[in-house]
Amino acid sequence: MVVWTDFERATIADIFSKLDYEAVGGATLARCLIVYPWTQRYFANFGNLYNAAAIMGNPMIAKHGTTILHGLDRAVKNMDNIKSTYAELSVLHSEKLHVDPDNFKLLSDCLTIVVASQLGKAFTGDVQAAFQKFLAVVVSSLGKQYH
Ligand code: HNI
Repeated sequence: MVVWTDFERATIADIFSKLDYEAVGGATLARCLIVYPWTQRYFANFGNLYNAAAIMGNPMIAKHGTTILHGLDRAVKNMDNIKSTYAELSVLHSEKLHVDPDNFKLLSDCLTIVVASQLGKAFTGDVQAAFQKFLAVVVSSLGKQYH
């Protein structure tokens, strides 16, 4: 059972309320595919991933990045039940999509970088700690149904 402080709850809610899901989701997924190119294998049917410019300009990547952010939104709204909230999504990524669960961590690190660059000075050490704790719970929950 994960315990959240009032500061952590307020910080996570505040960050997500400020994010433009489309811009941040697209930038996050694109960054992940560019800096960890082996993650591209899951998106073979997403059209042109030929180079960084193609990935950043790919509308399917932008759309799927938005989907992922909306997926994260479910955790924000269910901070006390993230594991059960993601039970089905974990099965989907494991049994149907066969996504290596290590990739959840890679994507979450890319999200941290994109969010840090958006928040600028507001992304203090305490805010970063709260954000990364939240993402660590997300990553562990998405990996929960793998066996
Ligand atoms: Ni992920 C589909 C959420 C990480 C590869 N993913 C989804 C969907 C959601 C989602 C929501 C849509 C499900 C549905 O159709 O019912 N994914 C998340 C979240 C994270 C995540 C919250 C982590 C933070 N997914 C990843 C990672 C990869 C990934 C790291 C691969 C590197 N996901 C996929 C693929 C699909 C997918 C592939 C199917 C895409 C499609 O439309 O074909």
